[in-house]
Amino acid sequence: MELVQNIKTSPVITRYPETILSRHDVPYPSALTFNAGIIRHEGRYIMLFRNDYGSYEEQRLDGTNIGLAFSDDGIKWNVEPEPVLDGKSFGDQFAPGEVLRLYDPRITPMDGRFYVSFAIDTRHGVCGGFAVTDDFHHYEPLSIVVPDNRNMVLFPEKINGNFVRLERPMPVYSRGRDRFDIWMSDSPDCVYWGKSRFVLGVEDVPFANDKIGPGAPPIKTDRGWLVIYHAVDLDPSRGKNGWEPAWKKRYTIGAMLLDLEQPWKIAGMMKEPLMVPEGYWEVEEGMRTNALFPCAALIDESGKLRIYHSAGDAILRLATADLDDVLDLCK
Ligand code: BMA
Repeated sequence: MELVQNIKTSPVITRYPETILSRHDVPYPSALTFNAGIIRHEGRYIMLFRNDYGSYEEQRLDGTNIGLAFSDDGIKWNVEPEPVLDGKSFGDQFAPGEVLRLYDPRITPMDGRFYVSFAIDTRHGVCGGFAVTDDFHHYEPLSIVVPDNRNMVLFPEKINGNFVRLERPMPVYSRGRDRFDIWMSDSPDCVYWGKSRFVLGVEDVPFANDKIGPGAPPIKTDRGWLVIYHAVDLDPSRGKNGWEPAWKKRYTIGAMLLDLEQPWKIAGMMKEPLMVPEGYWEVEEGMRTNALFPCAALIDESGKLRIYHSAGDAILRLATADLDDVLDLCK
């Protein structure tokens, strides 16, 4: 295995200095607030976040639910008084008790409704699934895939008449542990999915030697669909991190462009990472340090690209860039 060395955050990125969301902002039990889907809709920001509860100080997790928060500027958030989903059930594809938890939500507004994807741990494997909501309090489950597959993100409009998702299956039997790539499927109704295609392989990403996966729902630009994804590199010499005795992986953030009409075709990609864990909140603190995980990217009211990402699987942070600077790097 070739080690990934000497990578750093792209100079086009500016980190927002404050934490966007932490356990201290949540009015119910909370230890880790991370991996949040965020959209800007009709002048306000809406967030669904993963809330792992237990005790941060005692390094103990008791469960996971999904929280809801609103904001005028995407910086200062008001968290609703109760979580909106507890993840103990999801539709009728699994019998009661077989769904263990929902996590890592991503939001895509489309045709006046809000589609939300989740990773879903079940007694029979890890699945990805979709639900749709009109008010963020009531969710209609639409579909769950066969395991193991997750990191599903929905494009913000239908392409050639169909819903399109990026996804990350985990082909352990044929590819080996963690040789995981980005795929795509489409659907007439967000329930029945097919026409799956390979999109980007871990071998295609110079700063990954382990696995990759979709991060945020794609953003439409005149040069293609901008996809912010996560990329993982392994280094056996890495030792102790956050709560674990040893952790060999590093989660970085990459950017690529997909063709507008044939989105399974790569229209450009950064050969260098967009972001690499650096500084106290990304390297020193957290439950699992050295892990940046983006679940939301959007264009804000000033035209800037915002990437909301977790740090240390513990808190939510924000990075910004000029959209054109990122597109220029996607060669
Ligand atoms: C992935 C998922 C994410 C997590 C990330 C970094 O495999 O489990 O939920 O944020 O690892 O630990």
